[in-house]
Amino acid sequence: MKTDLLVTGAAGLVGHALRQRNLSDTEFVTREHADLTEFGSTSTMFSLLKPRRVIHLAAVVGGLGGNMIHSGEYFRNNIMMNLNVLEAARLAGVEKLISFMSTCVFPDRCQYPLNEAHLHNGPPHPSNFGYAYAKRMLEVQSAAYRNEWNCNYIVAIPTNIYGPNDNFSLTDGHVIPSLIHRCHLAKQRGEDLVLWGSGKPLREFILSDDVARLTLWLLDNYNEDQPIILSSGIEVSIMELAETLADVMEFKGRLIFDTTKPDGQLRKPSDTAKLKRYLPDFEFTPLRQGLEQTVEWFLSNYPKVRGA
Ligand code: GFB
Repeated sequence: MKTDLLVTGAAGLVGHALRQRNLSDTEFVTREHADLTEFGSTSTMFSLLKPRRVIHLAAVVGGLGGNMIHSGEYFRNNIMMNLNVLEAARLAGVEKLISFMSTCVFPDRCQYPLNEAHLHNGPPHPSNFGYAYAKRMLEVQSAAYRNEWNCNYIVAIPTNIYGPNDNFSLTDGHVIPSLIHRCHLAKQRGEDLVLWGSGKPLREFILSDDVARLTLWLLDNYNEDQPIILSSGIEVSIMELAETLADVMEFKGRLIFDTTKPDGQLRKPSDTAKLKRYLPDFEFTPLRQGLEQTVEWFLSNYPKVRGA
């Protein structure tokens, strides 16, 4: 082996958080290093770097808006990247690989709270079916490779991730980065802050740094063939989120809910029992504290942020 750890998708949210953790003998790769939708490019990278372990973060992701528009692109690119990375890792003799789904890939109609064993018990929410089915195949491919070739591939299922270096696009971003960006513009222009939907949907959020800490722990300690949900299990309404964010950004204008825009899934509460069994004392960053960190990063880097 030449490299201890390879991190794909290193230009993204969790990649940024991992870079802050002073990891030794680690290669952070982005689309500049290899086109993971091409097997030749992917396997060449693995041959050169010969990693012992892999954190596979690379994915084509987006919020509700992006998913509703780009279902074909999200399906195609994610399926191709995942197939190529897991296969190239197998051929390169990688000892351990962790990849990621998200709680939006669970069935839209299923018993709550969402449990890892329910993953395939029905279709995902129509708003992100392309992404969701592509991501579910990560769990299938990991299990199939473990079954036939004894690959130690594990899968984590974070809830909605947010944090510094997110995609702050007003159209394709997730709710927190989009609202930070839109709130900043509303403050500058003296306008109201317009949000999508009713404000009633509930979401759980996890700060990217918490995902990074959990990922490094899982890489060293988790070897089950079943995926594991990463969430505090604390739900907040989009209305409460917006009110907290407005307070953090000292926005004094009105919050307007544009109900012509979709709500997406009403809620997706996570069953956190498995994570608690492994890490009963893990401390998640409280939402307000995470929002303060993310807003500070945004204001320090704007407009040189993704999606500006
Ligand atoms: O973050 P978001 O796009 O992802 O939307 P999902 C969360 C909630 O925020 C929805 C509301 O109920 C939106 O209606 N919302 C309010 C907004 N204002 C905005 C806004 O300006 N932008 C956005 N984006 N939402 C995603 C999946 O679903 O979950 C992804 O589409 C991914 O594939 C992610 O897996 C974890 O939670 O609805």
